[in-house]
Amino acid sequence: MTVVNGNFEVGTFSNWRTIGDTRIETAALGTGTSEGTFQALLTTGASASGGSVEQSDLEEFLNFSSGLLDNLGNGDATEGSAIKQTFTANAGDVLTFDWNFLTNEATPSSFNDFAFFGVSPFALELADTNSSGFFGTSAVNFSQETGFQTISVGIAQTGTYTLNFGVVDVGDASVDSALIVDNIQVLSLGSIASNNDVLFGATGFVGESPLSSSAITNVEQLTSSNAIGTGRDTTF
Ligand SMILES: [Ca+2]
Ligand SMILES: [Ca+2]
Ligand SMILES: [Ca+2]
Repeated sequence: MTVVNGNFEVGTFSNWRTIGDTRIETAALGTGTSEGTFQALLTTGASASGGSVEQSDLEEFLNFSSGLLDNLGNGDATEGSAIKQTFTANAGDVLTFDWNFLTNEATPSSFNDFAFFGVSPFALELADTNSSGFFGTSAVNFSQETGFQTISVGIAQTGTYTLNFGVVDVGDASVDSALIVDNIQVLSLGSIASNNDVLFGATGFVGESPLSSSAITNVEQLTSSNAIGTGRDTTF
């Protein structure tokens, strides 16, 4: 099954599982939307929708190994929120989605809150307070945003995967951050296009997205030399 309700236009988290403070928002949030009327907002705070949960609960929900969120290189993850959905994909499919990271932390800050996505059991950072391109936001309850970005992930192996998105506080549990996600699609292209940002293979990915500006980068970009069928698709 492909990703269902990946654009949240149902107006609910139908087909998704959630933990923490997760809400469906409209343009009334103040950021605009990247697709349609509705988008998902995950925060490291609390609202009427729920409160952030501690790191260990997040990692259990996401089927991450204990401590994985600390190992993404930003320090001690403390609490946050996440959503997930299981889907099947064929080799050559491309996962794409839009995202926007919002924060009240200084940019940069040693309290380096970050947003991530994962294909369990692997995770990849999307942005943190050290990322470039922040600007003042009119989003309710937040001070800065990265603006909407789009990432595409080439899937090298046919399989059933759990896709997840999350955002965490680092260093302490205060001064909150958030992640907007929308327009999540799995495109059946038959062969991975050459312009993907990330390749997901048997050994997965861990580290930071090429769109993130911090020093730790363990991810190879997909190029013609490591595209599927050249023997490199499962070895990076
Ligand atoms: Ca939408
Ligand atoms: Ca918090
Ligand atoms: Ca924080």
